[in-house]
Amino acid sequence: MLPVIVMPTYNEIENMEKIAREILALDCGARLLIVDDNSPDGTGEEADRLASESEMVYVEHRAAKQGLGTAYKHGFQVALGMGADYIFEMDADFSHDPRYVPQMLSAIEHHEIVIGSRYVAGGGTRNWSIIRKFISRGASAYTRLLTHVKVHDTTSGFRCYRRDALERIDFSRVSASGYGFQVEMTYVCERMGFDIFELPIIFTDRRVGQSKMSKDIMWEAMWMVAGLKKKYGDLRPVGDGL
Ligand SMILES: Nc1nc2c(ncn2[C@@H]2O[C@H](COP(=O)(O)OP(=O)(O)OP(=O)(O)O)[C@@H](O)[C@H]2O)c(=O)[nH]1
Ligand SMILES: [Mg+2]
Repeated sequence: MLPVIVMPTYNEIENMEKIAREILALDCGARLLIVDDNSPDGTGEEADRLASESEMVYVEHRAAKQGLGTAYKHGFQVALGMGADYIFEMDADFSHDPRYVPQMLSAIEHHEIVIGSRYVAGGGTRNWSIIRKFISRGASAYTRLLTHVKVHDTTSGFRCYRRDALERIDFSRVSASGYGFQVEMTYVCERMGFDIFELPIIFTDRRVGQSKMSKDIMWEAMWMVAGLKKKYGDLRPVGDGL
C-alpha cells in the first residue's frame, strides 16, 4: 500500500527541511510530494536537495504562484501516476502535526476519506487568535448552513483520500483555486456519497513563515460556497442507479 503526502509550498524555507524530516521519521512508507510554486525564498531548491538525499521525496515545480487548489489538483494527478493508494493533503507549516499521519492511515482502511478535524470532540486549535478562530468557525458554520453538508470542519486542509475516491471525482469541474478548494471538495465528496470520517486533531498556528491568507481568497470562497448547490445540482451518489 503506497501513501503519498501532497504538500503545496510557497515560501516555506524555514519549515521545509524540518517537516520533511519529521514525515520521513514516521517510517510509515509514505512518500512526500512537494508542489512548489517557484517560491522566491528558495523553498523549491531546498525541496530538490531533500529529494536528491531521499528516494521518498519528490518535487513538482510550477512556474508561478497559482493557488492552493490548482497545486492540489496537479499533485493529485502526479500522486495517482506514482501509483498511490492513499493520497494525503498536508500543509508545510506544522499546523498539521505529522503524528496524525499514522492514525489517518489506520482510519482510511475503513473509510473513503479521512479529514483531520478541529471541530469534532477531541479536536481543537492552539495558539490561534480570537479573529482566526472566529473566521474559521464562521466559514464552517456558513458552509453548513448554505449547503447542508454534515462535515464539521469543511475548510480543513489535512486529509487523506482513497485512490478510487479521487479517481471518481471530475476535477475539471472543481474550480476554486484558493482555500475554497477544501470546501468545494467537501461538498462534492458528500454529494457523491463517499464515506467520510472526521478524525479529531489539534491544529497549531504556524510557528514560522507567513500566512498566505488574504481578503481576496476569503471573498472567492464565500461566493463559491453560495453557488455550490446550483453548480452541482446534477451530482448524484456514486453507485446510484446501478
Ligand atoms: N504551491 C502553492 N502552495 C501554496 C500556495 N498558497 C499557500 N500554499 C501552501 O499551502 C499551505 C497552507 O498555506 P498557509 O499560508 O499555511 O495557509 P493557512 O494554513 O490557511 O494560513 P495560516 O493559518 O496563517 O498558516 C502551506 O504549506 C503553504 O506554503 C500557492 O499558491 N501555491
Ligand atoms: Mg497554515
